[in-house]
Amino acid sequence: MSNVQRTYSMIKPDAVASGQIGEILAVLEHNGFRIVGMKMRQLSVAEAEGFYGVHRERPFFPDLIRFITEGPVVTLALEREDAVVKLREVMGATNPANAAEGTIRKRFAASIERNCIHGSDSDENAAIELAYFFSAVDLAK
Ligand code: 3AN
Repeated sequence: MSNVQRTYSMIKPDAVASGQIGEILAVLEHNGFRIVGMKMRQLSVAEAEGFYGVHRERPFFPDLIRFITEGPVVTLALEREDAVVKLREVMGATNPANAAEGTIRKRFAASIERNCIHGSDSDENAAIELAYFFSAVDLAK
């Protein structure tokens, strides 16, 4: 049975600043993701804290908020078969040092903190994160 679904992704400020938006979008499209929503925006601290709320108690939280607000990000709504799991595969491990060859983080990320791309980690979080950044009217049919 087909499981076409949508997930949330975000090209982080490190990759935007280093001119890698196009290459990362190309990898996503080559891997069968359809871009159904896309917007570049500068997150406020409040927006970033809301988005990363689950990490509030983690020691790296202040650095994470500083990083994700240091410059613009590209918010993405992506669609394909098994989108949540497939995006995590294409992204690679959180720490690029552990990411498999050919993954986006292996190719474009510098460190566990500056790791170039976000992808929702579950179906439930994909729905929450898509709704956080996109209205239904902004998304392609
Ligand atoms: P992922 O982005 O692979 O889902 P999460 O959800 O565990 O990873 O972490 C969210 C973000 O927090 C990561 N993308 C990374 O930027 C940052 N992060 C996670 N773990 C660490 C860590 N140990 N040190 C610094 N930053 C971290």
